[in-house]
This record gives sequence, C-alpha cells and structure tokens, in this order.
Amino acid sequence: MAKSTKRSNAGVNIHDQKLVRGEGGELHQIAGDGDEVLTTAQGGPVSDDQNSLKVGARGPTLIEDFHFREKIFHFDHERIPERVVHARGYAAHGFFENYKSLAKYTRADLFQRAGERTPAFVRFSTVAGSKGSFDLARDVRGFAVKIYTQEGNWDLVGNNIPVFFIQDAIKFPDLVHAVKEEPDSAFPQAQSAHDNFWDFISLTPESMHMVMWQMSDRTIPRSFRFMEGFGVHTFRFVNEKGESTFVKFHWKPKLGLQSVMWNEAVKINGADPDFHRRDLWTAIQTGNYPEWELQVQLFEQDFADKFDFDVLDPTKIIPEEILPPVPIGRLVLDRMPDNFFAETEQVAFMTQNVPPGIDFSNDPLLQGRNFSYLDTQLKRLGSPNFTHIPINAPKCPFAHFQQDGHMAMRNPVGRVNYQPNSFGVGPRETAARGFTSFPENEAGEKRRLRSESFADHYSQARQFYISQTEVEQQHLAAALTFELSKVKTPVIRERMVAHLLNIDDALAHKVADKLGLREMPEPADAAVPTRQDLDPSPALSIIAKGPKRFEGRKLGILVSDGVDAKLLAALKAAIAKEGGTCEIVAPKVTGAEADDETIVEADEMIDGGPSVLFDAVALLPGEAGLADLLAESTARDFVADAFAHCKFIAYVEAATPLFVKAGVADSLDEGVVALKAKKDIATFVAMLGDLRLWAREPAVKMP
Ligand code: HDE
Repeated sequence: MAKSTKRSNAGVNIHDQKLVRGEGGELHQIAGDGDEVLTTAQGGPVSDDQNSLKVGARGPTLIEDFHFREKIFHFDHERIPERVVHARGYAAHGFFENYKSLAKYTRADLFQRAGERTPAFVRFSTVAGSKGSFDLARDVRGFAVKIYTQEGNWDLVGNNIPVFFIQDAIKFPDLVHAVKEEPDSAFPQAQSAHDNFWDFISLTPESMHMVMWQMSDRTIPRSFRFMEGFGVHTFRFVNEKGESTFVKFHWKPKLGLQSVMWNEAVKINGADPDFHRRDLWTAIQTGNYPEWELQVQLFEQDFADKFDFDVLDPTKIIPEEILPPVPIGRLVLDRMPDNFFAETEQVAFMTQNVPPGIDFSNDPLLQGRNFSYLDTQLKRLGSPNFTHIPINAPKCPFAHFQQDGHMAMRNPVGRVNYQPNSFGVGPRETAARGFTSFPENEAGEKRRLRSESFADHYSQARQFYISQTEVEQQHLAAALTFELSKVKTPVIRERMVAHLLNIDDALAHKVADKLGLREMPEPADAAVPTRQDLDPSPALSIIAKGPKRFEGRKLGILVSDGVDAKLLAALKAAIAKEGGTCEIVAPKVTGAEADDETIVEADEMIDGGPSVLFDAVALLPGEAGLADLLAESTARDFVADAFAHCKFIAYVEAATPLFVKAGVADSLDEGVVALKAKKDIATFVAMLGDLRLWAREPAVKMP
C-alpha cells in the first residue's frame, strides 16, 4: 500500500542565499532569483526581503518601509485564540459511507441510499492541555466529526468516552477551571493530577462514572486510530412521517482498541510529544487509511422507561449487551489537510449543526452545548462570517439573506436582501424539506431542578469497574493512586476514597492502602444506594475485546553493525504480511553495516527511538557493533522499558548481554523469543496479536 509521502526534498537548493559585493564594494545578502515574484499583500513586487530600509548601512530603520511594516504587522497577528477546551487537536479529511437506507428511522439525506459517500472532516483532541501540550496526557479525547451532507453540515461532536463528568451544562466552566492549570501557579499543564481537579470531582458525585473511565486506560490511547468515539447524548432520528426514535452514536475502530501503559505515556511525552499526530499523519500518508464503523443504539420511549436511570442523563450508558449497537456505515480518513491553520485550527464544530431527520433530546448537557458552540466560534474566529471559511462552509447549495460583517467573502448582488419580497427574487423557506423539530409535548414549572431520575451516581461506576479484566482493574487503581498522590490536601484524598467505597470495596481499600491512608473514611452519602446486581458488560473492557492482530502496529528493530541481513529481511516480511510496519533503530542515524556488507538504513538513532514508540521490539545487533550498544544507556533503557511495558521481544544470541545490562536476564519469560531458526519468526509474530504479555506485569510492578 505504500505511497510516496507528500513531502520530498527534491528541488531543495542549499546554496540559495549568499553574500555578494556590490559595485561599490558594499556587502549585500541576496536570495536566488526564482520565476515567481515575491510581492506585498497588496501585490507590489518586492526588491529586497533580506534587509529593512535604513539610513546608510548602520543607521536607523525608516518608518516608511511599508514592506517591513506589513510583513511584521501580519506576523504579529498570526494567532487566533486557542479553544478554551480541546485546544490541542489534529484532523483529517475522509468520507462517511452509508450501508443501507435508514428511511424507516430518519429522513436525513445522508442515510437514504446504500453505498453513498458523504465528505467528512474529523478532529481528534485532548481536552485540558493548551495547543502546544503533549499528546499522551491522561485525558479524554475529543472525536469531532463534521459530515458535509446535501442538507447542510452535520457535526457529531463526541468524545472517546460515552459519558461525561457533569449532568448540567451550567457546571462546565467549574469543571474546566478545576481541571486546567491552577490560576495562580499556571501549572500543571495538561494534567488532572492536582488538588483543584480532585477537589471539584470529590465534591461532585455525579462525576464518579466518568472518573472510572478517565482512570482507565481509555485516556491513554495508543493512537487516534485505536479509539472508540461516542456521541454521548441521546439524540433523535425523525423519519418522513415525523416519527421519532432515540439514538446513541458509537464509532468503532476497525483496527480494534489499544492503549499504552502509564509509565510508557510519561516517557512517550518526552520522546515524541506529537506521537498521536505523527501516527495519523504517517498512516494516511502511507495509504493505511484509518477506519471506523458507525453503530447506533436505537430505542423507543417505552424501552427507555424500563431503566431506573434516565436516558437523558449524560453520565449513563445503555450497556451494549442490553441493546446491541447496529452498524450503519463507515468513516474513512484518507487525506491530511494541506494547511493545519486553515483547516484544523479554524474548523468550527457545533452540536447544533444537525440536518433534517436528526434532532436533539432534552439532555441538559446537550441543550447547554447547543448554546455554547456558536458563541465560541465568534470569539475564536472573530467574525459571524466564520462559515465563509472553506472548511466550515457547507458543500451543498445554500442561500440566505445574511450579509456584511467582518471579512464577508460572499457578498450578494442586486437589490433584494430580504424576504418575503415582491420581486420573486431569492430563496424562500420550504415546509416540506426544511428542518422541523420533533413536536414533543413540554410542560412544567419554570424551576432550577435536577431530575430525581438523575440521582444514581454509583451503580454504573461500579458496573464499569467490575466489567474490567483484572489487569485493567489494577491499572485503574494505580491511576487513581497516582493522581491522588499528587493531591496535597489530605481531606480531598479521603473524600475520594469515601466515594470509591460506594463503587467497589476492594478498589477503595487498594487505593487507600497504596496512598497509605491510616484510617478508612465512612462511605460518601449517596442519594441512591449502589446497585450490586448490574451484570458486568464485557464491551467496556479494552483487553477483553483486543484486536488479536498486529495490523496497523509497529515493530522497533534494534540493529548494529554486523546485523544478520537475511534474518532482518525475513522478519520485516513477516510483519508486513500481518499489516504491521517496522522501524530500524541503530547507534548511528545513517544505519548499520549488515553481515553481507549492505547498509541497513536507520529510521531513528538509538537515543531518538526508545522502545516506548513501538508496540513490540526485536533485538538484532551484530557482534561487530554490540559494543556500541552496550556502551549506550539508551540501549539499556530500550530493553528494560520494553520488558517493563510487557512487550513481546524477539532477539538473536548476540543480544544476550543487553538483557544483562538491562537487569532482566534472570526474568525472561515466554514473551521473549529467541530467533534461532526461521520458524521462531512465525512463533514471535503469532504472539504479537495479543499486543502485550500481561502475565508479566505482576513481575514488574509493585503489588
Ligand atoms: Fe465541548 N466545547 N462542551 N464537549 N467539545 C468545545 O467549542 C462545551 C462536551 C467537545 O475539535 C468548545 O469550538 C460545553 C461534551 C469536543 O474543535 C466549547 C459543554 C462533549 C470539542 C465547548 C461541553 C464535548 C469541544 C471549545 C458542557 C462530548 C472540540 C471550542 C455542556 C460529547 C471540537 C469549541 C473541535 C469543544 C463547550 C461538554 C466534546 C467551549 C458548554 C459532553 C470534541 O464551545
């Protein structure tokens, strides 16, 4: 599938700039002439872009230098405000393909015809960190999808977690203030592990279900390609007859779910803060287009009424075992934006962008969001004409009488700018085709109330916890302990343990014990007691539904001079057959000389390519270059980390001293495979689908 990447160094002229002496002997720095003339933004040709206009060679700069002034003015204004949440993001273009007509449920145009493709743009993000923060923060991931339908843009602005921290939008500013860096010190960046966040959470019992997800490995995904997405709220499908069906949207990654380990995340952030960006960029540029299936849970009011929780409460899910999601289409991302700012930064997602046939429910979080997203675009993009920016413009015919304003790009002509008018000019509304709200009967007192049906804060938190494998339960407890260990106010830690007692007794004790709490607190007051009878939902575990294949994953191969060329080629071929990729790590960036005297080019020098960047590793040093690796502490870390992160490791005999150096020589287990004969490659590759040898974890972690 490999395609050449968009970028190439072809045509790069390394001698472009030079210093030359003028006729009078004076020095000029000049750039090489090209066919295209550099101009000002007003179109004036520029004679010299290397020197500002001065009085003499060493005199002051002149204010009349309009080229300099314009250039600096524009530069000074290059930034727009970053998003107040989800500032760090990365996006790609693609399409949604509908499987078959959903006319029975919805009149939405994109769902009417089998096989029809509709263009889409998807932005993934972290929530808390600023635009320049690192990719592997422990954080919820945004999964925002814009589909350019023939009846207007549909934005499904979701997350990689199906529930949320709060039940009412009015609490959103408090939640976000609490999780972001503390306002006096301005740290920690992109981390929830601090007092303010846990203070707010421990005083907000409705957040407990979400906290279980947040402390699970879901918040340290291996890449965007390996995460699920969720619309979170209950929406409505409305068909041609005006009948409504409730719907919850789920995106399922074709390559399966995968996360990294916390210790790995911490190290990846240092080694490659753009780990997730790079992954998406590389996958798409090499033709390995990531894909998700859109699945829906469809239900009626009487089905919803059977639950003792409320389907309007965004802190609840409907377990997939109770209502299996139905596949309705697929999303493929196949093109990176040409310009990050123009598209990824300026894209404006809005929950209120729905085509006819998709409607809102009364979820109070969704209702609040529908207000917020329009507001935020004006702040960030600076003009009500943000829909004139190509990435935000509909791709279907559109016509309205909105006019003027900052940076208006589409200006109507002619006399008539209103309707109705007597001249038969311009668009008119259409009762038949236009968006109509589902006419739900609404009545009640005007009050500030939280519905009684929103009161159970612990049952689904418990259900999530008991649905995890033992390994995942350990990770969850470790994450809670880590986060709370960064909290300096003891009462906040205790208050959290008091909530955990309502979720799972063993979990609460484990965390209390790891934190070193001397006394157990009383369980937190619960408005509704935790249900103990909810069945585990295996669909909530990442490991239980692991992909069982290495497709889309990466093997890091450590080589040095003398590497066995035939073995290397066989290993690379076996990985390619699985749909995986390989990267070569060597002591020098130019690579290593193999035993057959060919040069094996390196992708990374050893200190730039730690094993945390790979899903599995192979140690193929040659005897000739082994000393180089043994002298290098990063080579020791490569091996020690791969082992500690429960990765599968293949090795050749010559690599044995590296295990000694890494301090793991006495602990080698069945996940460490010696490549002695050809069949050993097959044995190793067959293991890789498990992604990790979790059985090793107890040997490398404090109990
Ligand atoms: Fe957002 N959210 N949000 N949010 N949200 C924004 O809009 C807001 C919520 C989500 O890649 C902002 O354009 C409120 C839930 C994503 O550009 C802002 C509430 C979910 C993105 C905003 C929520 C999300 C945003 C900031 C509580 C998952 C990034 C910049 C009621 C279902 C979209 C912007 C992108 C962005 C408001 C809660 C997902 C301020 C008031 C729940 C993926 O409008």
